[in-house]
Amino acid sequence: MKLNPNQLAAYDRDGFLVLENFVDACSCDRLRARAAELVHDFDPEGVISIFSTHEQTRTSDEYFLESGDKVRFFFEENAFQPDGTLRQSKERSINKIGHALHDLDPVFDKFSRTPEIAQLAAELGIADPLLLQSMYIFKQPRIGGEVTCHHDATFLYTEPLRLFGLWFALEDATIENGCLWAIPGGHKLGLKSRFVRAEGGGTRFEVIDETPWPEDGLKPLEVEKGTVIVLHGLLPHLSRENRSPKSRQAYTLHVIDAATHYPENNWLQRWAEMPLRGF
Ligand SMILES: O=C(O)CCC(=O)C(=O)O
Repeated sequence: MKLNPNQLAAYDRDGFLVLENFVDACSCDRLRARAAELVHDFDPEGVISIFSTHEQTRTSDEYFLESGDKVRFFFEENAFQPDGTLRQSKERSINKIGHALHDLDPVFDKFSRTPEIAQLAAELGIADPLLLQSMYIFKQPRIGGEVTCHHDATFLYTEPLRLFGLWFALEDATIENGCLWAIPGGHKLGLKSRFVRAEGGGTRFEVIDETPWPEDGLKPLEVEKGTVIVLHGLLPHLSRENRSPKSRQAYTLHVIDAATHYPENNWLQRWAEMPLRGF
């Protein structure tokens, strides 16, 4: 699928692009089934203890910071009862899986490395693409947590900045079940902050521009299953809580250019044994 000049102009102007029917329903269902299998095989006990020990901050920081080349499971904030046990089944408690599904799981690998996505990267000016990060986001019914306004370059910074995200709707995404919202043109406001590894351990935000996001410009991006939303690395976006009875599952993939510098203090890192790969 080739982007037409109007689509390229819209991406430059708005900082995002909505491509309907980019993925067929079968591929969406296959990915959902695989995610369900991964959750089924996941033993939550070890991870729950990470989030409930006295050393909670340190251990949960490690679990998160080491996830760049792993398949790890993160819970919804409202998943737990005060005694630390889950309020509902583990299947209904996971917020997301990250951050190297595309390299470690064959089904995710196949979904993420298609000629259509490779062509999209080329058309968006990424000459030597590397697949940096993947996340499977559940946005669970009733307890699906809010994702506050941010741009992805805060978390996945490169010099110069050459980054885009792909947000695949694996189910219809509506205002009711917590669709994405974005500020059209907001990618022109520049980088606000970087999320980096702190010198003494853990993470911190390095603030570059304290001006608040112009959130009154937010527009909902309600899309059907099979749609991909292409997000410029600097585009401000968010998603609200899901209080509805429906989930809103999505898969995200982030692509950078090998020709850029990827700083060593970016929070997301990999061991040398598992270098980033392209398509
Ligand atoms: O899917 C969502 O709810 C938000 C995802 C998002 O903002 C991101 O991946 O950067």
